[in-house]
Amino acid sequence: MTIFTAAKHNMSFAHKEKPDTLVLFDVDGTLTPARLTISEEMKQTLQALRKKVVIGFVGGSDLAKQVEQLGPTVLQDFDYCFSENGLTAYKQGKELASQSFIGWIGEEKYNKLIKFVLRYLSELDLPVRRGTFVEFRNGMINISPVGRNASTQERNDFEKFDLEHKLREKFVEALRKEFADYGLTYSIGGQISFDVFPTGWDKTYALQHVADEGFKEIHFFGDKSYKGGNDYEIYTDERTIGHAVKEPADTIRILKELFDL
Ligand code: M1P
Repeated sequence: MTIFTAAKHNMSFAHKEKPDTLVLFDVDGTLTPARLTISEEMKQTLQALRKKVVIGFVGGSDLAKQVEQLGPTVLQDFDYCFSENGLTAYKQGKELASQSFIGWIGEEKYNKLIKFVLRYLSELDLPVRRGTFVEFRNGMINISPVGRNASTQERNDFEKFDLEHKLREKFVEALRKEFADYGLTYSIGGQISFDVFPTGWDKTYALQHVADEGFKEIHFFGDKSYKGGNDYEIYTDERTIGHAVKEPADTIRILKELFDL
């Protein structure tokens, strides 16, 4: 760490008890129940924690979804906000530079990929279809056979249907085979969809934003820390101290123990 980065770091978070400790959280299942909003108890725990250490979230979804789940003041409530695995990133409310999926893949390859996806989607046997089957995001695309406009009930129904018919697993297999040379990773992190992004742009992508910030300890809390889950790479990364949780209550318990809240 250079003197310059140390000074930058100290200036940013010098008011905290431990300015060189960063605690990062997954959102769904870790800070909030899956797809629901943050509880008052979690908010208070995070406020107490933030006085001591630097805090941030690393979500797979886009910022709009995190605003719904964590509240409209999310950019002020966390020191770092990493949406789409850090492809959209904010430090102290200010946006940081990032790359885009389309810039990386290019229009020609993207077109081939989407033509295949749309063909495949049209041939699936499904009891219910809604709208927005491909969501184009900054750092990834999200593909949903039932569509992102599905209601909560329709989401739950699709999840059950998919458990039985393995639609998403088969779809991912077909994409892996067809686009073997594309360097893409497929991640089934939620209920109705899967994410597609360049290999390496998993949640560890967010760590490059804090690489020169002089942190001595980076903790990560996530509920999908098992192999194949979308927290696995950052949870097992040697730059982080991983904490596997099953639900937000676990997160609160571990935070209270670790940081004496
Ligand atoms: O955060 C986990 C996933 O949440 C959503 O998944 P779904 O809509 O399928 O429940 C999506 O935002 C997805 O991108 C994200 O990985």
